[in-house]
Amino acid sequence: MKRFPSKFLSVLLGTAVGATIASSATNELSKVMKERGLSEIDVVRAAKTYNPTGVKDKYVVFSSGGQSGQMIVYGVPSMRLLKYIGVFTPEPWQGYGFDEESKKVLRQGNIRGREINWGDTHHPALSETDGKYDGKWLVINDKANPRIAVIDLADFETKQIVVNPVFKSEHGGSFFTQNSEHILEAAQYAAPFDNNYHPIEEYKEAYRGGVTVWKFDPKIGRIKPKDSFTIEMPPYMQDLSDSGKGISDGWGFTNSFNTEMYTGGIEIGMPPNEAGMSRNDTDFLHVYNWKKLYELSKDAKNVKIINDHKVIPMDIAVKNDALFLIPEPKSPHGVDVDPTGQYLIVCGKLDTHASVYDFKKIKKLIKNKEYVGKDPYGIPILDMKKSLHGQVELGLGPLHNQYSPVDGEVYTSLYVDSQVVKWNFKKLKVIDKENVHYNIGHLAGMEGKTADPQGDYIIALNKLSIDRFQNVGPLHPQNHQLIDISGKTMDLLVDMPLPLGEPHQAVAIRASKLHPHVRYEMGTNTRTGEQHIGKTLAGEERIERDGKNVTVYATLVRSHINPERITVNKGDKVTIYMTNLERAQDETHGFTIDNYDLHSSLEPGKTATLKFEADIEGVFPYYCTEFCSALHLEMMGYLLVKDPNKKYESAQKLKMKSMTPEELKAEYDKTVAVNNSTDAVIQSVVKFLKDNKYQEHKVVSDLVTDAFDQYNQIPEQKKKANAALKEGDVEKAILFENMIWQLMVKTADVGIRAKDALVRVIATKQSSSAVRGETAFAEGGCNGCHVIGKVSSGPDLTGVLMRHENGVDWVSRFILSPESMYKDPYVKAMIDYFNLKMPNQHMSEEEVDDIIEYLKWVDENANLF
Ligand code: K7E
Ligand code: CUA
Repeated sequence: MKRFPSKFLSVLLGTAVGATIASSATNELSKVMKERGLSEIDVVRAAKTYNPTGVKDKYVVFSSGGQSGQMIVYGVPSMRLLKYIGVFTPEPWQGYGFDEESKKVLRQGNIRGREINWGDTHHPALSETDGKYDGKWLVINDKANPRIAVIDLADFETKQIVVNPVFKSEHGGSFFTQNSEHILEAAQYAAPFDNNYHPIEEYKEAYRGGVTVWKFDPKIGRIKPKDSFTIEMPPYMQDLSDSGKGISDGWGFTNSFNTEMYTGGIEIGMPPNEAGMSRNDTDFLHVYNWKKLYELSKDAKNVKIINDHKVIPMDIAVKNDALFLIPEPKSPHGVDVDPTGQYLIVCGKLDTHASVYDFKKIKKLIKNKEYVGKDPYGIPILDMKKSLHGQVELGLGPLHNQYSPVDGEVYTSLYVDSQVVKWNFKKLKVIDKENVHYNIGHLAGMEGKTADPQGDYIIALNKLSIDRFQNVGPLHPQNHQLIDISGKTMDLLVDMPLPLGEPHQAVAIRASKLHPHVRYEMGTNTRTGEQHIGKTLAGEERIERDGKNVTVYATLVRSHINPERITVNKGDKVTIYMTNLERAQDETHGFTIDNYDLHSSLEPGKTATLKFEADIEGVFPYYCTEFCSALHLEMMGYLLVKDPNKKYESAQKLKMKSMTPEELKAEYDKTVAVNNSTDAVIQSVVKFLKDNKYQEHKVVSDLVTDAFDQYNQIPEQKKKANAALKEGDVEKAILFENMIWQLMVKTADVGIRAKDALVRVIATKQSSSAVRGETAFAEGGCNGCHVIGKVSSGPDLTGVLMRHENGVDWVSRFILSPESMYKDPYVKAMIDYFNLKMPNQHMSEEEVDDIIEYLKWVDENANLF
């Protein structure tokens, strides 16, 4: 046997692993490394991100979906995509924007009566309790059409969209306050608060910036617009923001650019915006006491009402010592409050420094009313030097910061240098730099901007992906790069292309903090969380007509839609309420009617509504769009739309030869016999489950519950079958017996899954060699003839090692060279009996060793097969 030349593999494989196993895996590994051109460090990095099948990630990332107006969910460290969530954009898989309930949410995002079907999502935020993520709610902003959406992490569905009533664009959102009482949203491009025309020459007088302080109810997860207000600010372009925590709780911080208040005009010969807006050396950091302003906003004399929304004018905020400005290096980008709330780091795109402000110093200046002046709008300006803890030269284009669990440590993205820099903001010292691919924007740390950062990893969210991935045309995917920060220095592990818009920012949370449910209470309107008025239980299905309005109360369950025919008149207004009666996990049914631009996704327990006018005559199949069962294709029906003003000639009935009574009886008997033998199989599985105390294992008992949900429907069908038989309608009796068989198949399907799951929990743990052996057994095709626990086209291999003297030896020899043993009397007898010869599958010695280990494991657990 070959030996792998390096020591690192034995480290990789662990010292406890036996030498044979190690060396056979080593051989395989060195072969793969050679074939794929991987270095040792590549393999280590792969091992740090690889999740074997069934293993889940430690962190879950919620990334903005950029211009897709959606959210992207993926796992860390595997970087496996888990879900897209429809937010500002219709998303057909989830029925989002196609059924009435979700349309209602999507349409909350209409602006001035206009439907908007996309969003430029930038900054997601997770709800917090005491400055730490609580895993309940997720919000995200839309820069283009100033809006914020709320997603419920109990089911990952969008529940609310609020439009900013006074801004015309925004960027500095969304930021939760430390107990999720409020969400901060700062404007971007200054514009008049009202909806009227104001000439650009009146920019300084009529255009405004600001920060909206949305009231949020963390119990129900909804923004309360009536209890929210906007702080009027000068027409500086407000930018990224952050809310204070710890000692700065109650305060908000917002960057700005264009304090020059330049308005461009290339077309009239003026220098462009980019020149005029970055003329001054400094811009202003806005510091405001949102908590105090919230209290003030409750008194009508402190607010102006614009577009039905409360606005606190600048002079009121100033008079109440609640709004201040501090100079900051020009054209800043991120402002990020540290885990304690004392320090805020501001990065300037055009400055090589990061500026660390000390909130304690800021507060002192405010307390002593120590101002260096006022801006043109009368807002007091604090001294920059006296507010600063210090500045550090980091590199070109610092943008955003993420904190580490180590006191004083922070990671900052360098846009121009394409680097991540690790530094200490207390000691003002650079520690380490890591090259990333082109033009990093945000960074996502693991809970990296909470009061409890986890370290472990950060993700570089890069703007470009030139030459990183297979070329898919001029529009390239984005590139998220995972960096290991658990060591002394950073180590870039892996790239992941993101094919859905430019995600500016992403947030990551420990997976253990998320507890989404797997089913809804029966008949839930999932967008409101309430019982749906169209909730329909089995047996309640019906079609009601009231003039031109037709209401269908429908149910879906494997594998039928009830009703299966809906006949209406052209011009009728149709409402279909659909309830998915399933209780089983992951048994979603989709529903669509051909040609009607409708679709809904019905997860177990959900009720949703489709509404349409049957405006064209014809026959329209409807069907389930999720491959939900073996009879999924049969899960269909017809919408028949007839014109009431037309006469239809009935087609000649085709004369079909019918079955004789004897033939019918024979078919009935056969069907019943099949059902009886299927039931015997089910009973044997049930006995196995009971004997092995399935109730003690939650995963298994959940599956058994699902199975009985199916099985318990059988007596009802049996009654119908017997009644039909009694009336002499054998045809119908056969169909009901067939239905019983369908229910049995579904029961057996889940029942066997339960049995497998139970075997997996109670069987002894497989050694890694046995695991490989099972794979070799399957891949070598052995299971084509040998079924464990059963005699099939070859002997059952349970106990095979004990059937022969020196069994291990005997079996090894037989696998390696079966031909040499065809004459052995035992083998000869077997060949005669099965009429088959054991073929030579050309297994390696290692594979045979592994298979032997697997067979030993089979013997240890023989009682389970
Ligand atoms: Cu957070 Cu792109 Cu909106 Cu910086 S922004 S990258
Ligand atoms: Cu239900 Cu396919």
